[in-house]
Amino acid sequence: MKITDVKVLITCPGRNYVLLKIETDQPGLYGWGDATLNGRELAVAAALRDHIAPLLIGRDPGRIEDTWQYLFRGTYWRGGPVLMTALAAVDLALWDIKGKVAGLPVYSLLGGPTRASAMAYRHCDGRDAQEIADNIRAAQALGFKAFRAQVDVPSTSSFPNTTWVDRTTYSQPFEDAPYLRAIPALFEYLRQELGDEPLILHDVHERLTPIQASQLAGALEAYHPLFLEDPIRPEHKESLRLVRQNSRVPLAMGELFNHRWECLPLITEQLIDYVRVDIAHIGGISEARKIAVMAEAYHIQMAFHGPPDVAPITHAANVHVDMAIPNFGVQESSIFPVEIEDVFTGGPWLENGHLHVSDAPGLGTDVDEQAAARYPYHPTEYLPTLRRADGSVQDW
Ligand code: GCO
Ligand code: MG
Repeated sequence: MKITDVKVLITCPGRNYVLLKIETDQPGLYGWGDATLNGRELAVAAALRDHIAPLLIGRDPGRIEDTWQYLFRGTYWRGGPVLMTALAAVDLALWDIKGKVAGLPVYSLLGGPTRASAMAYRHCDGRDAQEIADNIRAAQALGFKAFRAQVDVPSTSSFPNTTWVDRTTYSQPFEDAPYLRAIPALFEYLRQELGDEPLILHDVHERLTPIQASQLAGALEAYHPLFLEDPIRPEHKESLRLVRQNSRVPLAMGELFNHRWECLPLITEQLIDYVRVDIAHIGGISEARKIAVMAEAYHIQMAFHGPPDVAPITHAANVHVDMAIPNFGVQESSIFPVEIEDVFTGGPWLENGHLHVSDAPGLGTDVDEQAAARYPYHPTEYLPTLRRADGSVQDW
């Protein structure tokens, strides 16, 4: 069997998505991959169109690992979010094809199910603690057991001018001192209101220094969060040692990592409890599976990144891997814009707070290309910038 065509499609059904279709010489046999890198969509599209697609034509789509090694090591330039998102898209499309050839869902190719579904957490963010508690109660009524709690910190919201709507220039304020007071207060309120049972996590989004992260983790210990996500920036990972020494709060990290070697010190030193890599940015299912195997040996669980800025194809891949690995922790779930349903079919679905995928061959997802064409790319869908009160840049 041979790859005959590789198409890149860019669409914006409420969010920008870059999709990859790999076609074969078998009539009607193709695979879909997700090449979306939020805010840098066209860079990945160009990498695929101009550099990677020509290398794939004529190759055997069944040789997933060889293609992965070829694109990662064999073409010399490797790593980084752009190339690893492109590689992930190829990897997902090839697993999709392999499943279709075998007549089996991808989780079956990965060793078969170890569980019936993947426990999901829901974003229950709010303007204040009361709104978050209400959102958690509403999610509990739907069957969710796990929740992410992010709160607006009012005293930091006065700077700068946020009336611009152009996301290339739009910024939001952040100050660490009020933030460090607000999060323990939020957890105290949530435990008082909701009791001990709900699994509640918080995403720091890389905004703290190691000693501040240590303080926050220590202050949250009494409220036993499910985990504290991305407490520090990803560049100097060894700084997590400090956070670890100072608290027993479970830690999670990984959405900004691009390959397994970035995860390695955190796994072998047991500096985190959940690996949060993004299947769409880490080179796909092949790489995610290897990371899961490494983590399993150290009793570390997987909690794959699942934001609405990656396409339902990646969300399906998340759940296929979750279903197969023994060290699954929890799966981030997202609420997508409604238009998404015009373009994508067969993605994972929620039932009683758990994500399910069908047993359709491959990843089970498909794309309506005509519908996708009705939603043109939106060029200024960038993440906002965070700035401190003195105007300086802060990690978003
Ligand atoms: C998460 C993430 C997202 C990211 C987004 C960036 O844990 O879901 O932190 O909210 O901010 O994916 O593009
Ligand atoms: Mg995050």
